[in-house]
Amino acid sequence: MRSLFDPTQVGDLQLANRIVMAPLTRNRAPDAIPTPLMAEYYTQRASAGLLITEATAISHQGQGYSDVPGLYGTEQLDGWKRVTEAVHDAGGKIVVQLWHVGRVSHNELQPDGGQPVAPSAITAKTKTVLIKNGVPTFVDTSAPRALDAEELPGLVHTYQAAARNAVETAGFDGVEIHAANGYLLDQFLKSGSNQRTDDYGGSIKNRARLLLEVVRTVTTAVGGGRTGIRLSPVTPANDAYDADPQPLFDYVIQKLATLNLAYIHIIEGATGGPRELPDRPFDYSALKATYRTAGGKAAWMVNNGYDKALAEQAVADGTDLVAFGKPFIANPDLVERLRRNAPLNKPDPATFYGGGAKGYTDYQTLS
Ligand code: 8OZ
Repeated sequence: MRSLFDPTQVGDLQLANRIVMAPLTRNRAPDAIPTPLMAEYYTQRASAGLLITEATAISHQGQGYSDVPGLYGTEQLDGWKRVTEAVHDAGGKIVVQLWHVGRVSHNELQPDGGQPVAPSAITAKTKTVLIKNGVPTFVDTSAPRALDAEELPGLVHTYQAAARNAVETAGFDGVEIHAANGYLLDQFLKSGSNQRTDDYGGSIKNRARLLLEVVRTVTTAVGGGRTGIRLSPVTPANDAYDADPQPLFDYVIQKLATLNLAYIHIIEGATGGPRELPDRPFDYSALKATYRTAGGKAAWMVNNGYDKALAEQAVADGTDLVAFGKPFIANPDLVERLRRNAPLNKPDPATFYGGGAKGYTDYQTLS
């Protein structure tokens, strides 16, 4: 029988098991530069089949929180290079999550204090994190301006450059396109945030256009076998809302099926919260079936609230990979603990965002 602990081939990557460390924002990269402490943190978790980094801004404009890492300058790429080398030395595989926050940002975090950008000039009803004197504080996101159609080719190119730099310069095994959780690509997809009247708004086809352009350009840069994508069909995170998500994601998944990706990563339900949302029903098995029927061969990765039993069941039922988030914060040796049915350390939410080694690299492994 298929098990969580099987080695598996995912696109170009040979993984030691089906257990993935989900992307987790930790706000420990001042000036967007990855630190030696971050190298230690990821290396501690290198027994995961695959590590997905915390969301990493492709440009200064794509940044929406204090002290999150970037991919847009030499120092940042050098910092990541030290992370990927340490992870590879420990036998791990690591991809970087390519992030543009769109409207989930604050003027203080934007180039020259400017407005965040979005498909439409609609403020997200959500918060972002500013760290002042080392203290994280949640503040309302700023009012965005609508992106001009002429700006979109440059934006797509920025994704491509970030992907290429990530693999060629920073040494990542691949990239994950962050198209979930109410950030830029999800804002374009969903009717609640996209009220454009040009080729990038209105119909499902138009709302999916930017996402598909980004996926195509990234696969051209680094190869589909090194490209994954994360989607969250119904999460309410960051004020994400679509009036009719099933046909929207059916369309997206059919298009993705033709692009030979390494993996499709689906957040089921509310990110970090309930897996079922009574007011936002969604059929994930239908989505997967649509993908396979359309010829999609990528590994199917699921996430959100999985424990060992649920994960083993999913894998037995044909899921290829399971991403664990909070359990990996508190358990660097999560793979070994799951294998042995050992108890898990509990994560401390007070140290999730910002700070240093405490609540980051000091969680104990099994002796
Ligand atoms: C938590 C805090 C800040 C950002 C996401 C990148 O939800 C995030 C994020 C999560 O995808």
